[in-house]
Amino acid sequence: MTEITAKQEDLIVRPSAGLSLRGTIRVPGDKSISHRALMLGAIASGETEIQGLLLGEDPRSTASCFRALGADISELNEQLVKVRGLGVGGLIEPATVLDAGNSGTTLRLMLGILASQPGMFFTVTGDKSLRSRPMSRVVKPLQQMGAQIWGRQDGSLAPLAILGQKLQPIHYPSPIASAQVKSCILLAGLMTEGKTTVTEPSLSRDHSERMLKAFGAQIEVNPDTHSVTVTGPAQLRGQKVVVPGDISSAAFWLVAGAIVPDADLTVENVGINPTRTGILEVLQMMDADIEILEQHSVAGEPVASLRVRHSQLKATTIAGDIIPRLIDEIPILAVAAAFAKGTTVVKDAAELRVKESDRLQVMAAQLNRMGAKVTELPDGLEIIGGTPLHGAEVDSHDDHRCAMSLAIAALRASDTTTIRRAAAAAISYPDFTPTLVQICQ
Ligand code: SPQ
Repeated sequence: MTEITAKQEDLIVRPSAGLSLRGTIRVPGDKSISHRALMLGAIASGETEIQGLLLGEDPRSTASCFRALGADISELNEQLVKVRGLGVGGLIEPATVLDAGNSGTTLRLMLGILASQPGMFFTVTGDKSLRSRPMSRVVKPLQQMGAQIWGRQDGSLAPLAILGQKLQPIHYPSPIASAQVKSCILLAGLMTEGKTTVTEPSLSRDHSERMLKAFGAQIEVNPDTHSVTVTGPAQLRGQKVVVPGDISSAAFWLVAGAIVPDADLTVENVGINPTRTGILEVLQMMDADIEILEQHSVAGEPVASLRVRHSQLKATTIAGDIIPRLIDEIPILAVAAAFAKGTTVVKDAAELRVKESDRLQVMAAQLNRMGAKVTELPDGLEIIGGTPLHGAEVDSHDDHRCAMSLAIAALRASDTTTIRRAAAAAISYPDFTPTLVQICQ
């Protein structure tokens, strides 16, 4: 029998010879949508009801920050969270430091809101990982709008101090395709008179645009130029939000089903917003057997069930405009590539170096400890597939996506793998281990 044991912070995986993966599962709510529902609920007037909120550590950080800013947010649960908002300019100045924990989305999106609250003073911080992640990508455009923000290294590292201002609208051509940069500027634009526009080099996830529209903001999207414009000052009204399952969490099961012999898994209620489905396109390019079933739309977001069965994967190249559409899935795609025939190359993904960990460095080093052949490139990875993996002691470096990716790799390793600091999975997927136990047969 396959043994999966959580021991303090670690996860120990010992796959049996005849391991198979079977079953129908649901993944928790989408993390990006969960953050946005809490934030927009907090700055809308009236009540917002959220069904299917992700109960991971990151949305909990967002909820605690916005409670400190005066929003009335009920106890977090998956059934129904009620947010009584304060209106776009109605936040209160907190008497404490706002702590975004491990969550880049919380800190960067919140900065746009805080910087545009005239006369109010805020201090924001995060955990060790977040305090080393670059903030200049949002601080610089906010400063161009007139924001006053201070922090280490010329305001590029948290902790940050913000003195809210009446901002000026800008047209910001973002040098990177980043939903966090785009969303931060759009949120700052809500309180700013006139048209605030962000243009990205390629399209990043568009949950902010969709949800801002649903809450009543005037949003214009130009798909040809990858531009979004918000017209301020805006009034938002509380809404009912249904959060679909997170495709970034489903990705672990899609790759597990593709690489474990005889596997047959169905993941229900997965959000398949086209700005997030790069993982499906790449796995299909790699000859994965994935069926998209029961497509429908829930509260403005497309949703489907995904069925995956084992198949022999083949190598591919992952580069260019697809990268922002699968940026968080590259660690688990590296695992898929380790079992594919041929050499997979990931390029244009230098952004992975400034996530919760340096994901290129962590995935290359940890998969190599298991016997894989992975070479780090400045902006990606080269993975020679097909080398059998063996059990090893590996380390997530406290990065949730690396932790779960390594646990999936361990299913196809001979002998026992210990994943140090695997408890980081709770950032985005608190029930990852019980679900893994459930499907292992
Ligand atoms: O929130 P955080 O810590 O930045 O989380 C990550 C993740 O893997 O969960 C990235 F490390 O997801 C980001 C994602 O990479 C979430 C996000 C969003 O909700 O807007 C956008 C992406 O980041 P970016 O920098 O490309 O905008």
